Amino acid sequence: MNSDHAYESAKARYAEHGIDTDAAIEQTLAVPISLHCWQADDVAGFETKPEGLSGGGIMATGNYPGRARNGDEAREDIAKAMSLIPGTQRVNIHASYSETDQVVERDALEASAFTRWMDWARERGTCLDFNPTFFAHPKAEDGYTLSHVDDDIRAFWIRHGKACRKIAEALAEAQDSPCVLNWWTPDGTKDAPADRFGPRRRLAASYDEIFADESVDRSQCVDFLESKLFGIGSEEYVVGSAEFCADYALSRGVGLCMDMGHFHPTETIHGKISSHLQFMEKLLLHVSRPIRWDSDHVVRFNDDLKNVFLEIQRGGVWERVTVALDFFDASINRIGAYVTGTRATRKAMLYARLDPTGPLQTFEREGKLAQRLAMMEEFTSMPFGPVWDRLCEQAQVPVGMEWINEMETYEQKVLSKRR
Ligand code: RNT
Ligand code: ZN
Repeated sequence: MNSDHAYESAKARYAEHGIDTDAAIEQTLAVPISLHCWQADDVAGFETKPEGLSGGGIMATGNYPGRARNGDEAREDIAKAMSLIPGTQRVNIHASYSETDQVVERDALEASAFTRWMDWARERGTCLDFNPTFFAHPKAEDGYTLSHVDDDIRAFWIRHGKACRKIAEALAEAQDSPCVLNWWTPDGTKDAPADRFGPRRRLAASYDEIFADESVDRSQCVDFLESKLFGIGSEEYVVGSAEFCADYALSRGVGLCMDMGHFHPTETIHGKISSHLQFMEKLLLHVSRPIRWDSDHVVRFNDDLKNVFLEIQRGGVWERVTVALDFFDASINRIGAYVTGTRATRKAMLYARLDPTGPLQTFEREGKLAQRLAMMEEFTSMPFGPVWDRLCEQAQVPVGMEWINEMETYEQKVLSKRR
């Protein structure tokens, strides 16, 4: 059967349940996914800085050849990956990806340090998102930044935060699209602290000081706080926990970011979306795949991922959720990591758009719970594959496994030369 036949027959099957596959494809392609630049270089960053700093709670494992060693290589790799991924994409950079001739301290960064990224994005018609970098820096070495007990260190990081909001605003203006600014601090400690209150009081005070800058347009620089449960070296106590970030975000009117790997090992995030969105306007997701801990494995089309987008679909909240990626695997071809993870995310969006939400919710209202269960189960074997293939075709990216060849060619021609 050729692909048109396969698609037409799949389309008819979905239509029996009132689902329009053509519309689902259009809607799915339009939702932006923000690609994290840090899969390209294993979260090393490109800023001009002394060598040998620790990662501060973040670490990519593996040493597969071909890591991007500078901005040009990263951009080339990301562009290659993007050409193999369907749908609207943005690129998410970190302050540590600045490119300057001389050392510019993080508290003195300006948008001009990101000119190369901005030019590249403009040429490609892509938009950028941004993150302050509170790790991989001498002033982050002892595990605390915005919640540090030392006033000078805390002030340094507050200045960094303020500088990043201005940069985000400048990016937004240049690209004529709001810039998402995600706040994640690694602050915490390996073993039981004697004072859990102090750091949290200081973290809240630091954020208050940063967000007090009224000159930054909040519709252009859109702030989100990312919570975490534990990290390397902060196993017992993380200052910016789930409760801290949610309460802060709600009380101050900023956004909340949930990373799929930042909760207890068997805890999933899909059930939290309908709670937070009762009270908050918007959420940012860091789509990731934890294995036993916050391992940031390449995202796959698994139940956790499907459930996140099914929640968004069933709640009708696509406009209120922003999607960014956060995974990094240094043990495999990094283009392959990007493409597999991002395609899986897009696939889960499509899968959710093809959900029989109306009939399921009707069964539920009528108390027909066996019918609800049966329909959910039957839908797992609907002909989803041909609809996904059609989406790729329509977006003019390779269908099925064709892209693997392109990855291999790129590896031979480009990545293998990086020794
Ligand atoms: C770390 C957070 C954070 C980072 C990036 C690099 O645990 O998930 O989002 O991965 O900011
Ligand atoms: Zn994250």
